[in-house]
Amino acid sequence: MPKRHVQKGLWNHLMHKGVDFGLASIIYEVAVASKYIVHAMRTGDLGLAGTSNLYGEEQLALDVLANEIIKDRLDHTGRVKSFASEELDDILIFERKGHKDYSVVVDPLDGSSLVDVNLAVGTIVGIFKGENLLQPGKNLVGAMYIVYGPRTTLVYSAGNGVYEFTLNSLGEYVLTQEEITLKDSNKIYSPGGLKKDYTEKHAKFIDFLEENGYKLRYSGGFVPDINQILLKRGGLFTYPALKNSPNGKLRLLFELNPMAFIIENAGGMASTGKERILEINPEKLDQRAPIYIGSKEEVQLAQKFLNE
Ligand code: AFP
Repeated sequence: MPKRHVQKGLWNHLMHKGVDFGLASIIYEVAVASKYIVHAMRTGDLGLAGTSNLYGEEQLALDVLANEIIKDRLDHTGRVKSFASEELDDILIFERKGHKDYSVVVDPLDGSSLVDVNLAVGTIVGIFKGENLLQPGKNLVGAMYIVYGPRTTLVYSAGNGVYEFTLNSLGEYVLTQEEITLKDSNKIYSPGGLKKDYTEKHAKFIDFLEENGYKLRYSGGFVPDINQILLKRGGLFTYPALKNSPNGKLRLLFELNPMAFIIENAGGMASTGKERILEINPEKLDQRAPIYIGSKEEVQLAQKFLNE
């Protein structure tokens, strides 16, 4: 009798890998929440919600909805004490009784402005032990993201490798790639920001990449752009310091730290160009930072250009 290939589900994988039960519960609940977000994206109202988030941008209804879905499910795990979201102005403390050993930072729907042009978007999650979530990303105990694209996929790391799961037609996340590891170099790059706003040193770095045959791959969505670099096993994403915004655009807590945790666990690097992203001591929730993230050689090359 040929051995039936049993695809490994997310929960069985997390238990098999010895991921702490509380941390596994959080990862699993975000996975469940993502199914409702997929449903809302395919059927929901894409109009403006009329409220604005931390950054004063108009919120699409989907942003608000995605935040509510994830917040409620994490609260119900009884495992989360502090919750911070790109869509909320302040940290939320969950009052529910439970073993609330963790804190979570979330970008519920990053790239939401891309939904109405049917481009891939994503959810980004970082998980800390304890109730303090204003701490350097090196203290993360887990991070994950969901890509809402042609396929819905989930990538996570709990410090012991990087794994991809794919949502199947039965609504299960099944393991599709394991121990994902970046090559030291790969010739694709994602250049955020406008050329006219580049600093001289960054402009020289981008020119070097172009002159040396690096293929430009940029969707405008941080999650699919990082996911491409991870699954192509290397390359570089950058959203740099710009002339009129020295801290770039992307948010340290909600976007950069979780992705830096995942990319470093896949053997890559993540730097502001001057320092390791995961070392930054955040002073405020909406702190931004420049970023160069991906294969070691490309990140180190960026650091060389920026510190000449
Ligand atoms: P939105 O969430 O406002 O769509 O921004 C997406 C994002 O934060 C990140 O996902 C992209 O990498 C980056 O902005 C794209 O920024 P530009 O539109 O300036 O290229």
